[in-house]
Amino acid sequence: MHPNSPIEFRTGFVAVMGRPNVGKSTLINALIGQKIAAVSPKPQTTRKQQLGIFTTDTAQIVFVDTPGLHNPHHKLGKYMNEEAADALNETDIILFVVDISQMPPHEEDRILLSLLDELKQAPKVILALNKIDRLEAGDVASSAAAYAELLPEAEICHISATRGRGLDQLVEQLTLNLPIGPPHYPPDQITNLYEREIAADLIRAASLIHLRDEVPHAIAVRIDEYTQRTEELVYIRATLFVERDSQKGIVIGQNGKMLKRIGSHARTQIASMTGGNIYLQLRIKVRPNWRNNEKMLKQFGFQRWE
Ligand SMILES: Nc1nc2c(ncn2[C@@H]2O[C@H](COP(=O)(O)OP(=O)(O)OP(=O)(O)O)[C@@H](O)[C@H]2O)c(=O)[nH]1
Ligand SMILES: [Mg+2]
Repeated sequence: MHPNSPIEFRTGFVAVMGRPNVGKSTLINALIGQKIAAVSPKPQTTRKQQLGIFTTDTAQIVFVDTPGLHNPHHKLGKYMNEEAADALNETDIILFVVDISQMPPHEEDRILLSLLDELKQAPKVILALNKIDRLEAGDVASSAAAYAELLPEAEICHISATRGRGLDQLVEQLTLNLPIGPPHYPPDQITNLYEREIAADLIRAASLIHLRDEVPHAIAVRIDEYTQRTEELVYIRATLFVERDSQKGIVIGQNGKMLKRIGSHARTQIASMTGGNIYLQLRIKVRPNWRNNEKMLKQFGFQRWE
């Protein structure tokens, strides 16, 4: 480009994909610089697509966070995989995130490869080797080589989403591969979800953090009221749906202790998103086997456009 010519603005979509728990949502939060996506140490935290919109003076990168690709055990899991696969349509770049600290590559890392095989024309893929902070320097090369073998033609970047390592280079790498064009969203918009939807996800993430085994995965959260009572205070009432009475007991805990713990964790997270105080009231209901029930899945918003 001629040194005096104006820099051309680049815009495009980047589908952030990979198996559960590799750090896709953590990466998007780190890039946006704000916690817009729920994160937890357990797999299958993200259940729907969510945009993370990153705008600079010269580019707008629209990240599409997706549920982790996995082998589903119920209709919700199937929905989540379809929701993830859907991000492949009309994306400019696929950012394939893997956890380099896990060796060898996981069978679920390959699900994306078979989806790519099915595409007539695959978009450009960048392979992000995340969690490099967990590796000794001497182990990086051999682990990186094992992951590079998954997709030999992909460009590679080494990152740590939690430490912020390699992120500037990643943004540069992505920007260079985006088409020239005007931004799709206003520069101050960072996501497509309403605060109340993010709040529901943060409540669910808090339950994933505090509960064990299958119980938190059986939870759906419905926000019943989300009111800005004063400039400082948001009032939230939410219902946690579980699949069995026994799960209800576990979520409530002895003398209501567990529910209090989840509520207090979620309140802090929601408060850091809104920047004000939160009054949060939680209750629990049982909806037997809702993860396999089409009607209930629809009610909870897990419905795909046909
Ligand atoms: N050490 C380390 N941990 C990380 C890094 N990135 C993410 N994590 C942790 O990995 C766990 C999973 O992160 P998420 O962002 O929820 O993963 P995800 O890929 O979005 O998972 P799903 O939504 O379930 O598909 C969390 O405990 C994160 O703190 C990293 O760079 N280094
Ligand atoms: Mg996620």
